[in-house]
Amino acid sequence: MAFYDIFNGDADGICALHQLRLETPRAAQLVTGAKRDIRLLDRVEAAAGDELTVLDVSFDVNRQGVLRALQAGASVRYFDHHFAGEVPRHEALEANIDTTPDVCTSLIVDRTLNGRYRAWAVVAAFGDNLGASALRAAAPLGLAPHAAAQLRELGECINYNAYGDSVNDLHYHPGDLYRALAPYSDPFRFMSGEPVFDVLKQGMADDLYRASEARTFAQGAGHALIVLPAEAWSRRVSGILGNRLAQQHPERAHAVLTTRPHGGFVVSVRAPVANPGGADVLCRQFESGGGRAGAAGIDRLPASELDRFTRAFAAAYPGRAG
Ligand SMILES: [Mn+2]
Repeated sequence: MAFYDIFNGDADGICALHQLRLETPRAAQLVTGAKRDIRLLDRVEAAAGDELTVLDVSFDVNRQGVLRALQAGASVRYFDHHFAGEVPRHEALEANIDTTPDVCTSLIVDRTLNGRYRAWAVVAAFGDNLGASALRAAAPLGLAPHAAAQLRELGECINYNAYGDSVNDLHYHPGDLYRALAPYSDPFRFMSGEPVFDVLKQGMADDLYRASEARTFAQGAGHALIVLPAEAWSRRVSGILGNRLAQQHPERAHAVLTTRPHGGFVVSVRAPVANPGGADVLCRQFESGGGRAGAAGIDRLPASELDRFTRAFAAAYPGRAG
């Protein structure tokens, strides 16, 4: 009989597992990856009697893997907040899925544990960019403002660590990052007791600095388009850069284009914070484009399509000056 702990490599996935294992310590095989590695059940060959804990990856994406494990006689405990589709009923499947927009997986786990490791759920909610939920969850802890700010920074740093094309781009393999914080029930002790937090904080600052020197073109009243080179730091920072720019220039739409190693770009578009909309419509004009109205992307934009994208982006967000 084997235990598997299967979790998204971002702050939400790591903190969800951390809470569960503080409550019920267990030596399990860790199955995780970069933030975009969500098809994690495919990596598990479960046998009868095995117990799988699955955290912060879409049930819809992993449905076949779950069914395979159940058919093999394993049991599955699932916590998540992403789109799930239809969840089957099975006596060996415990599904704790809540897709409410202001909830993350670590907050669902926190509910199950009656808030026993609340500070870690707060870290996760900040990491998942759910600031209001994080502060609400933090209220009973009575934290001083600077302490809440520290939990926010920790969440952002752990989340930042998960961005990359693969685990090779990351500062820490998420499994190692989890093992580093596993001994700590108190996130403040973790921050002062381990070098990890400072390494990530410095790494994020370095990456953002490099990005600030990257080429910006097609800048207008309503939009800015930034191209990052085909480097690991670009792939780590592209998501955070988009968020930062959106906060700094709420009236502007932003497109961050990360050059792919073999040509073309990964495109991430954020609509203006002050007037969110249209990002999905823009990106769907291109093959492999999709997303939501406020934030959308194109997985593979060929270099030959860069001009067309630049024109479509500028036309979609001309800004007030027109
Ligand atoms: Mn999450």
